[in-house]
Amino acid sequence: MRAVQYRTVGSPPEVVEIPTPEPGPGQVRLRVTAAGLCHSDEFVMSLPEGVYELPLTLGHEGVGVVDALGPGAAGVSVGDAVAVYGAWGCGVCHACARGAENYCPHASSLGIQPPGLGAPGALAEYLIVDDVRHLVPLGDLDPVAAVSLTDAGLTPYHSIVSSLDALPAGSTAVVIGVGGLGHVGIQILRAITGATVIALDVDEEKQKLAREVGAHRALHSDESAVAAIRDLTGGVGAQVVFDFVGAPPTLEIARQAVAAGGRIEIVGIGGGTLATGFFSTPMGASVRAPYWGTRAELIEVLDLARAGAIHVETERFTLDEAPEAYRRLHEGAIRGRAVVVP
Ligand code: NAD
Ligand code: 9ON
Ligand code: ZN
Ligand code: ZN
Repeated sequence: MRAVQYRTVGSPPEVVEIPTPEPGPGQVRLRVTAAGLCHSDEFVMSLPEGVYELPLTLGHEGVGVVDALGPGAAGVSVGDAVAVYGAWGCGVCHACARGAENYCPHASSLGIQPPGLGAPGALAEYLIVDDVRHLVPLGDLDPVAAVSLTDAGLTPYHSIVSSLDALPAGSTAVVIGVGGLGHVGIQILRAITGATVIALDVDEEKQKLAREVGAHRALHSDESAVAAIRDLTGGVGAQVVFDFVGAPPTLEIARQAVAAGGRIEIVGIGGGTLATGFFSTPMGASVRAPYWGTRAELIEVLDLARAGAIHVETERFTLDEAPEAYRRLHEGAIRGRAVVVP
């Protein structure tokens, strides 16, 4: 089969021919119908030698059709359309029992890694899923439209749901970074909270996208944004700042724009850290760095899309075009999410 692999540190990903994998005991093989490209793939490809075993088939957003069941695998049938829950955990601990496999404390020591982030990923013709519990029925959702809900939808949803009590009518939410995650985050905020949404990006096209998907205001992301947010909130600041960039300048905006008692959600992994303390962040403010989302939340995100409340703006590529799609993602030239259709 053909797959998109990161093979050499410092080099772009390559389209290669590799053996089609056979599903082992309890495993399921999917014929991939769509796979999404995430900015985290860039992060993975920026890491020094040894962090990830190479070659690595990329892609941690995947949907497909069940193609073969390994010995003992049951609960899905060949031909079922499914989405992959990628934050794989051990399946037996307290966090996993709650469906919060994204916070499984044992995954790392057990060597369990998500597809595309250690295990072979979805940017291939076929994908092995380790357990049926990591599959969610896709139903009649279109694969290309739905695939990025598994990360670009699920990750902001998890962050927003965790902050729901801070976002009643009259509150303000700031979204920094209107890329794959941010543009879905804006729609989720509009769909399930009463907050006024102020979006920030350095790119005017992304500010335009923010307005199109429901942001009440979209501003340039620089020092002037803090004064604008204070102005728009009568001096109070934002009840929650969702930072989908996580770089030093955006964390500084978050620190200065958050209200007393407010929250900063650092979702982006842009290399920044935020000092939290009595004279650093506003009184009572809390800072959190959430990771991906729970299995139940993935079902909820797919339901939101099914109800027409959220959608992903996509740019479609073939497997052969995936390296070019990554180049465009690197340049910030993708509107919404790049989706590969093998
Ligand atoms: P993306 O490339 O699609 O979008 C990034 C956006 O940020 C772009 O619109 C870009 O113009 C904008 N941007 C860049 N610098 C900015 C700045 N200084 N101020 C405001 N906007 C700025 O990225 P994505 O796939 O949406 O991912 C966003 C971040 O979230 C990445 O760091 C990614 O690695 C991370 N991520 C984290 C999790 C998690 O579980 N915590 C999950 C998925 C992705
Ligand atoms: O889903 C993502 O994009 C994040 C959570 C991946 C982070 C990583 O590098 O493991
Ligand atoms: Zn991701
Ligand atoms: Zn676990």
